[in-house]
Amino acid sequence: MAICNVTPDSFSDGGQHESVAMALQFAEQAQRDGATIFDIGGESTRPGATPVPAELELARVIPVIEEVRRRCPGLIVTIDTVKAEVARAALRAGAHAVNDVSGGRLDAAMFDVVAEHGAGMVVMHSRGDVPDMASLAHAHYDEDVVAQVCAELLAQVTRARLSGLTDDALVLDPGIGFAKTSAHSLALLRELPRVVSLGFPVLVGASRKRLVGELTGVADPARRVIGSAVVHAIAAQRGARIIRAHDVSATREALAVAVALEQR
Ligand code: HH2
Repeated sequence: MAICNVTPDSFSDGGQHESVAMALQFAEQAQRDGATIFDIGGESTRPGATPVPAELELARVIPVIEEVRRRCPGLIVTIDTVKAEVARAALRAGAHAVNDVSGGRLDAAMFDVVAEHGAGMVVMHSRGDVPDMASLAHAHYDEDVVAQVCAELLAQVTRARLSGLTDDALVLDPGIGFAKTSAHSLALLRELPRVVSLGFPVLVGASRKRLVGELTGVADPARRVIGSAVVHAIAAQRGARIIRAHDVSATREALAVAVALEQR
């Protein structure tokens, strides 16, 4: 899953895909480099980022969704949003699925909108609201962070089912770096098979994140390519089915090796 933030303020690719032409060029390159899913977002969750009104988010993402669907028909398009209104318009514009970093917590209508469209949904674990969900404000767990994250994900699965979503429409994501210290994120990556054992495809997104910076000592997010690729390769070995990444070609290389080594 290639990441396309149509935002001026995302922590590592802010401003790089602001025009439709730039986003499209990135989509075409991502497809050539081996991405099968293209995740388009119009609101950053960087700690302290300014929340974006729905109208602005829509103005950023809808033209990109329409153009990517027109010009890259082979890509599965996901809309990265916590707002049901944005999800609805994006699905109407041709997006196939919703990637909600609040896992359906922040907008009561989200699961209904996804169900009405017969779409898929990534249910990511986080806590708090957009400005603080990627901070440590809510990073308080008892000794078993994996059990708590799994329980909170399953609570959202229950809500999804109540809205009529079937399990085959859902992907779960432990939310690396969201309301988690690096120790919490590491525990989830080490014990990823426990998340996988919930029975849903699992997505992992560690691309260029603080965790990778802390482990490698690389301060510039855009230069955290090798550390991110290693985390993702190991996550794939431990059962992740979708990897969300900024650097598609490096990620593909890492995954090709990791998957080959797993095959018997
Ligand atoms: N991480 C980010 C955004 N969306 N979606 C899923 N499913 N999983 C993730 O780990 C995830 C996500 C944050 O990264 P990024 O989009 O690069 O930054 P920003 O929020 O600043 O736009």
